[in-house]
Amino acid sequence: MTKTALNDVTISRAIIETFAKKFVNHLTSEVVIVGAGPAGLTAGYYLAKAGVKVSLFERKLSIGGGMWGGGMMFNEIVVQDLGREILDEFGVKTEKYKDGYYTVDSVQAVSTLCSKATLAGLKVFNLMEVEDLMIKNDVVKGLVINWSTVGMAKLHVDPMTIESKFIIDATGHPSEVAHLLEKKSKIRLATETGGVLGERSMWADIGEKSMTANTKEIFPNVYAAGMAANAVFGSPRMGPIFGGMLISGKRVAELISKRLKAVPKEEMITC
Ligand code: 48H
Repeated sequence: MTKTALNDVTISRAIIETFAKKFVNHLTSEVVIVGAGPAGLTAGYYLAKAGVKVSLFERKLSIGGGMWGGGMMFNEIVVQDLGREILDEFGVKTEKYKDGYYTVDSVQAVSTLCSKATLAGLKVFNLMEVEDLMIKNDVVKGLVINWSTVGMAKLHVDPMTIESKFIIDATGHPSEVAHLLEKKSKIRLATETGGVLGERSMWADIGEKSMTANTKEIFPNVYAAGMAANAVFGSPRMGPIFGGMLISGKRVAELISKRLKAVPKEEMITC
């Protein structure tokens, strides 16, 4: 216990000054991830671990996306062998159900991913949503963000911008960044039609298997990962098996880390 009485305003000042410093520091990042589901968190962990300056914007108060709820609110998830290997790296306990199937307590999975990612250096900005992209001469320069509550309350409050060399659409089923590129910016994505193909009906095996190949660049410097990748490229959903999300998060981190190594740091400031 401190000897002096706590000063209420000092508490406020501590929060505001610390947050402002963190936020200003991340107005420019090497990578910005949109969405804090399992794919986004896994990508953030591996990028931060590789020494990349990476931030993540999440619309909701809670981090973890659709992983908390397991299958139909039974808070257990299933992963296959490759997914289990990634959870092993995080130190999450998996239980063998039968060959090729492991169950995991979803609360432990989410909290550990979140803990390990933030400890590795990922900066998470929750309660902020991405509502647009910053595009100049057909080059994506960053994202347009606002407090989620502004949108929820339908307040007419202008957003602000953040700059990033690479962007990851990890927004899950709605693949919001890809939709923004297609609909608002009239940009052709790297799909058969140039647009978001839309996810297909449930087929766990194909859904999981196609996710690795779908985790790729959808427009220069913009990548799709996790469920968003399957939605963009027209692959099936997979239900409450989450290995694909982890594998996709790790893969997108590896793809971008490799490219960043080829980009001198001083080329980061573009605006
Ligand atoms: C800020 C945003 C925005 C935005 C969305 O849905 P998620 O968990 O996504 P993944 O891909 O990591 O995992 C998918 C998995 O949870 C799932 O849904 C599965 C396996 N489904 C299979 C099936 O058959 O149904 O997380 C995405 C996150 C969420 O937290 C959103 O709130 C957030 O992205 N988000 N954040 N700005 N514009 N859009």
